[in-house]
Amino acid sequence: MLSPAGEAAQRLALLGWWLIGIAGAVVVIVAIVVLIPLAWRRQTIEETPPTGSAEHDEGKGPIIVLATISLLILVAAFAGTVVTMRAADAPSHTPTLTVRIVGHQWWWEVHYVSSDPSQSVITANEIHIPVGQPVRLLLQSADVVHSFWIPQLQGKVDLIPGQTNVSWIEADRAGTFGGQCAKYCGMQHAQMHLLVTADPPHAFTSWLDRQRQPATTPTDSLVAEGRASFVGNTCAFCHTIRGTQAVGRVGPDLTHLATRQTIAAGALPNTQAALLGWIADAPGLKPGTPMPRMNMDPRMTSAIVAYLRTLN
Ligand code: HEC
Ligand SMILES: [Cu+2]
Repeated sequence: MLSPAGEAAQRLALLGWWLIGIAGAVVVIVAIVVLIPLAWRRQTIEETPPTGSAEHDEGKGPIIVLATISLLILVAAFAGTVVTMRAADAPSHTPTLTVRIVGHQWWWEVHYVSSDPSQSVITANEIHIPVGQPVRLLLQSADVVHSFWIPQLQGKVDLIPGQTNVSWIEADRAGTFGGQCAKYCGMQHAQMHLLVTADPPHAFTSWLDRQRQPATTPTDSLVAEGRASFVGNTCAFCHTIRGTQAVGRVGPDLTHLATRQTIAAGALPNTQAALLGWIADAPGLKPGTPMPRMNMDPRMTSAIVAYLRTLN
């Protein structure tokens, strides 16, 4: 949050620093105001025994001054917050790209919306955006309330069932920015990460073109066996691989799984070993996940993993 990489995050960080500065100054000033008279009083009490008269009026002047200063500080902080919220609310120029994000327990479904349905892309947990261009986000939930938060790019926005919240992000430099669900959404809330990768515009376009393609058809026999096992197994009820008969929508779209850095919303790296472990025992690695434990023979699992690793 303190190392912003976009316009909205910069404003939020600036506000954050101001609030920290004001709060810090208040702590120091209050400490001085409290401690100095205490020290001074102790001395005078020791010297002259208390008489108990005219004590009541003594404190009123300073109290009024302090109350006025406190009020001014609160009004200034409130005004700064309102101004920042309004400024961070909408980008300075209109976004051309819209991404729809659906929160699930415990992963993120990502749609690149296009007026031509054949050009639409569905992926999961890893969002690519072009550098220097604002991207409009439509935020929805398939189950409970989640919260979308990429600290380096934008403030938190909730994903609420039955409602579409609108936000936007923009990255002013290339790079990968981590995010995390920011509202407790059940057992695996902590394992609900996401990544936003800002690519130079031409790299973004080629990434999107790649994602639009259906999955490649295997030539290798082990891979072909893996594909047949995937499509013929329960996997196909929950996962889509475009270009095959697998059209399930319960879990992430796997059409270009091999282009992702992580699996299971950042819980594991996207490696052969992690895929083998995940497919054998997903609930063991992410307790509570709807993906069941599979009782497949190891050869079939290896063939499926070999296939999944070709999905780039
Ligand atoms: C009952 C539905 C269901 C079935 C059956 C199922 N999965 Fe899943 N799968 C899921 C869900 C839900 C997730 C998301 C888990 C998460 O990240 O929390 C997932 C995640 C995955 C992932 C990680 C994807 C990513 O991008 O993070 C892979 C790979 C995967 N499943 C492969 C398989 C394979 C192979 C099979 C068949 C052997 C299978 N799944 C069967 C529901 C299912
Ligand atoms: Cu959560």
